Amino acid sequence: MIWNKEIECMPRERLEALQLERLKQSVAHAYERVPHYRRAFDAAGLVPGDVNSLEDIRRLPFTVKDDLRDNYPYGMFAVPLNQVVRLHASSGTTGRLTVVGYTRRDLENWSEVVARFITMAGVTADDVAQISFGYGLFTGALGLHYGLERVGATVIPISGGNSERQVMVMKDFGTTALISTPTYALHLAEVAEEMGIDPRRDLKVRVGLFGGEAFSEEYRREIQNRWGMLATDNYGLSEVGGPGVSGECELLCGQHVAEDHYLLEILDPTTLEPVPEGQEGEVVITTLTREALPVIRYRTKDISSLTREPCACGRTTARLSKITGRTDDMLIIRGVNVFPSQIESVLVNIEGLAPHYQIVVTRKGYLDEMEIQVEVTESIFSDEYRKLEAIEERLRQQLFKVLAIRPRIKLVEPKSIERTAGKAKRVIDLRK
Ligand code: DLL
Repeated sequence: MIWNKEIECMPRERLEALQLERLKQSVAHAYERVPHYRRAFDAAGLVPGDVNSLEDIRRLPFTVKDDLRDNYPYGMFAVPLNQVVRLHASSGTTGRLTVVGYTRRDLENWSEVVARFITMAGVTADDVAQISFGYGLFTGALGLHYGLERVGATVIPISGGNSERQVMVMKDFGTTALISTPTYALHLAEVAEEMGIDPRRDLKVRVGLFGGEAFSEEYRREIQNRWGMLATDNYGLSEVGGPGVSGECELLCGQHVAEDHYLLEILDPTTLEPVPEGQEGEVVITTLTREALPVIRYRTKDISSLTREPCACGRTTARLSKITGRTDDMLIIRGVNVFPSQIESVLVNIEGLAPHYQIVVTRKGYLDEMEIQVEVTESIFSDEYRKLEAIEERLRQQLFKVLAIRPRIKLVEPKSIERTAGKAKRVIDLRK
C-alpha cells in the first residue's frame, strides 16, 4: 500500500518543480527570520532571489551542528516561541543539547512523512505497534507514535527498557509490529528465548520498523531469522525533524526519501562537491517545509548514496542506501548519540583527573557497553582510596547529566594510557 500516492508516485519533473517552489520559500523564510542565516547569506553575497533552480542550492552556505549549539537554545528558530508547540533535543558535541522546535504544522508534516514509511513497511490500522524507543527528548518514540496513530495502528507506548516486561506485553497484547533500535530488537529476541518464549512460534510480531543507528544486511538477516519478521530500516535526525527523512518499502532496496519535505545532496566530504549518482558521500539535507527550524544544507556527517532509478514498488522518490558510516567520531550507544568531546568536556573539569582517556565500546550479547578509562593525576594516585572513590562518583554523575547514560568508569594509573605522536586514539570500538 502507498500512503500518499499523489506525492510518492509523482512524475519526477513535477516533484522537482514542487521542490524548487518550496526551496525558494524555505530559503526566504530562513533569511528573513533567522539572524544566523542572514549573516551567512550576506557573507556569501547572496540573497534568497538568487535561488532560481535546484542546482543553485550549491551556492548556499552550509549549516553544521555547532551552529545550533552557538545559537542555543532558540536562536535558530524562525518563529516566536508561542508558535512552537513541541521541543525535542539530541546530544551536542559538548555539554549543550541541540534543540529542535516544531510548530503545529511541523508536527502535522512530521506525522505525514512517518505515516508514509510505516505504510511502506506494510503496517496498517490492523497492527498492534509496540514502541520500544525511549520516550522523551529523543525524536524516535514520539515521531513514530504520531505517525502510527495517523495510520490507525494500535499503539503501545511502552518506551525502552525492562525487557522481560516488553516480552510479556508483546505476548499478552498481541504485538504485531516492533519499533526500536535494531540492537534492542535482537536483545529482546534473546530475552524472550531465555524466558522460554520462541519469538517465531509464540509471538505475533511480523514486522519491525528500525532506525536511530546503523545496521548491516547481515544484522538485518539475523533479526529477520530470529523473529520471523520483515525488518525495515528508517533514517532521520533531530536537526531536520527526526525520523521521516527516508524509509524502506517491503522490497528492501534502499530508503525512499520524503523529497517533497527534504532536499538531499550527496557530497564529497573533502571537496564538498556533488558525487556522481550512486556513489557514496556525505548526506547534506535542506528542509523544504519546516516552519520553526528551517535548516539549509545541514551537514549530517552520515555517509550514504542516492539513486533516482524508479523502484518496482511504483514510488518515484529517490532512494538512499544504508548509512555505512560517519565522517566524524560520533558513537551511537544503545541509540544514544555520544561524542568523545562531550566526555572530554566533563572530565577536564574534574579535579584529580588527567585529560588522558580512552573510550572502549564493546557489545555484550546484543547490547552496547561503553567503558571510559581515565587517568588520575599523580597527586591523587598516591592519596587515599576514599578520594578516588569520590572522584569516580563525581565523574559518574557529571557524565549522566551530559550523556543521559551510565557508562562504566575505570580510573587508571598516571601515564598508563598510550601516548601517540599523532592524533590520540580516543575510541576503541570492538563491536565490529
Ligand atoms: O536517531 C532519528 C530517528 C529515530 C531515525 C528513530 C529513525 C528512527 P538523532 O538522535 O538525532 O535522530 O540521531 C541521528 O543517528 O545522523 C545517524 O548517524 C544515526 N541514524 C539514525 N537513523 C539511522 C539509520 C534519530 N537508519 C543520527 N541508519 C544520524 C544509520 C542512523 N544511522
